[in-house]
Amino acid sequence: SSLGVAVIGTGRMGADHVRRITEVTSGAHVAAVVDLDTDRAEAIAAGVDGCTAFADLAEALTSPGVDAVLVASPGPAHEAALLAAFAHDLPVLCEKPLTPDTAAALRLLEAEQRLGHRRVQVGFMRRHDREYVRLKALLDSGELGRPLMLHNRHRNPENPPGFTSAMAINDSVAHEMDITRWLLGQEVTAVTVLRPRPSGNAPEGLADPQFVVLETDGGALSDVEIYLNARYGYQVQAEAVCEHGTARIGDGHGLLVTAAGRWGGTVTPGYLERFEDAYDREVQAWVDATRRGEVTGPGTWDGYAVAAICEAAVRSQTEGGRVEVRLVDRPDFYAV
Ligand code: ISE
Repeated sequence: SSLGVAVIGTGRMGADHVRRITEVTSGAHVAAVVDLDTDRAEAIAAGVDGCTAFADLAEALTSPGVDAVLVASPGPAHEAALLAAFAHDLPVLCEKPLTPDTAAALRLLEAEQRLGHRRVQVGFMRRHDREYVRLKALLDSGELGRPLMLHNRHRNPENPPGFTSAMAINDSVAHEMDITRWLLGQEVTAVTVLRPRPSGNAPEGLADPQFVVLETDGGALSDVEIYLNARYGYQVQAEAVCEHGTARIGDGHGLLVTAAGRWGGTVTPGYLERFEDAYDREVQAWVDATRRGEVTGPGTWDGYAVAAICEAAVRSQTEGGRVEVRLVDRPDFYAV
């Protein structure tokens, strides 16, 4: 039978997931939406058959018909939402970041282990993007030899309101931290954050752009340009430099038009458009696995590892220099 999902948080991402579950994916329906902003929650619930709006998380999770939880509230609210889901032993799809800090991520690792089974898929949706999936398959095939370096570019048209220099790491570069670990199958061991003189497009006090260098335990380097106020659109690109060749994605060559003495294509306006298909595939994979009683994809361990890398990056950002990443031992519970 159809999976009844409670969506926590009805901001940009939560509202898009409600639309997705209702109109795009199959096997699930939105049974409840939760938001402190009750007007916003009620407006969304009104558009979905059988969906109830709640201001209170605990009340929503015990309401009849709720079988699973999709957490799309801001990062600092994730720990409480996940602990509440664990209290009712409900499966969770948790938007990134798992938590903005390592201490909270460690508490979640402990709490999930106490349940005795994994319950969390973390919303690192790039792992479901067709281009990234092809790049990983190519790297895994060994055809190009050992990956030596990854060059990543991550550009947003503008920073969301209230975004800080640390959030550029925790909310944006977090994706490249995960994708670097996943593409290479290696762990990140050290991070250095550098910054040029800020762009005139950036609000006063925001370090934008920033340049992040990740070192891995396999001896690879992964650099990330994060530019939040690029203005022209949303662009995410990655190039792998391997011993015998290079491979790159994200050029957006879906449609190239030549006319009137020029050639070119379009740039997606934002991440919801650029990663639309990845989000659809991610949510469908979560629904399908949940209905089979399984947990797949990036989990709490990956969320913790990324939180630890981000914490080191924010230290490098504020104190300068290279900062080592020290992870706790990976519990057998989270063995790959
Ligand atoms: C946002 O939260 C995301 O997850 C997007 O993928 C990222 O590109 C953006 O910079 C973040 O603010």
